[in-house]
Amino acid sequence: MRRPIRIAVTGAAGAISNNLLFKIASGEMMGTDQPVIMQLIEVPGRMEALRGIAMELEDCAFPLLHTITLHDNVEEGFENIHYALLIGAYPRGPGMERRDLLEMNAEIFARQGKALNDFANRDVKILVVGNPANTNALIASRNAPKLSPSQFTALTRLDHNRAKGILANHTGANPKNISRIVVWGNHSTTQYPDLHHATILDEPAMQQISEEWYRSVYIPKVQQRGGEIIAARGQSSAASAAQAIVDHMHDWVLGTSPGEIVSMGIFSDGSYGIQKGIVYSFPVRCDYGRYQIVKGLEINEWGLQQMRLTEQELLDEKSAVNHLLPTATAASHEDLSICLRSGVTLYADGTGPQASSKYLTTNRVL
Ligand code: NAX
Repeated sequence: MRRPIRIAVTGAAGAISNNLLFKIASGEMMGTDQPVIMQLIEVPGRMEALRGIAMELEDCAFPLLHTITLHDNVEEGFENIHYALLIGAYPRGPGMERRDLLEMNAEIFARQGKALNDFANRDVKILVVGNPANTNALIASRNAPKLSPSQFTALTRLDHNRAKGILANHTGANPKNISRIVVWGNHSTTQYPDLHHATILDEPAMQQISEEWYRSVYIPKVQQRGGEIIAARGQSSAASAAQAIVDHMHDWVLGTSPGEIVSMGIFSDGSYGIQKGIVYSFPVRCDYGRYQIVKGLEINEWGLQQMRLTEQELLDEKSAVNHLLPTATAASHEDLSICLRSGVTLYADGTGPQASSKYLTTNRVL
């Protein structure tokens, strides 16, 4: 048996977690030989509900579930963790402007960034799910000067999976035979689901659908799927979000399948002309617990416009919270350089777990 790993989950009594925690405990996320310690975090008023979920987890008698601990604050809940799933967030209320939502969540994610910095394991891998996910990831990372920005990611895998599922349904293909979909940009209605590199049974997807359907039906459907689900069931996606979290973390930690591309919200290193300093969904491949951006995909003029549109929204979100971002961490988040040897993004100021040795100038895969 391997040594157990510590996974913290915020918003652990919420709807997504209710679907997610049982998948984690069963080994679906980190592998069926990997015991887990779950450090579950909620706001004080939800601790009793969380205790109920902990009892249910215990009652499943999962062989891989080593320990469950319950916390009403992140400083305690993040202690020594290897993975953080930041799901809890302030929900958008009636009449609330997007700017208000950004500000309310900025406080939560600034505190969580500081707590990760001070209490988590130095190599912690972080996935931000709570909305607005990309900008919350930016805020958390900017508040964690001891961690590398590359340790912070945002969930756009749900958009990626939706893009695949909807294409599979339209073409009659099995989703397992669809590859290389890319979702660019923000986890919002400006995201750009790109099928120009996608294949169905190794043939170009764009040759199997009409351009008209792609632009006027498919793209808006993927972009607005979250809203459509809320309208239909009166609640936002929960089970599919949990599955996407499992897929994101599984691929990041255990690797993408050969030749496959997945979408992850990560700090831009300037690839594809996207401004540095924002968390943007890029096509990535993962290996050895690292991700790298897939370079060199050909983008047509129209596609570039879509990518710019969603980039602009992220830049606007960033300016709305700019006054809350510590200036001390601005440079490390914008001055990025690429290590060619492993293709992993390294940060020029030397942050990142592997970059501290003066003898090690490249980010060697051990
Ligand atoms: P719920 O409202 O069911 O659950 C959220 C839970 O978080 C609540 O139990 C609440 O008490 C807790 N919470 C709030 N602030 C907290 C804090 N500071 N520390 C710890 N716990 C806290 O929401 P749920 O449906 O689970 O969705 C959670 C978040 O995911 C929302 O922000 C939602 O918008 C976002 N989503 C993001 C998606 C993505 O793809 N990035 C897709 C699904 C989802 O919409």
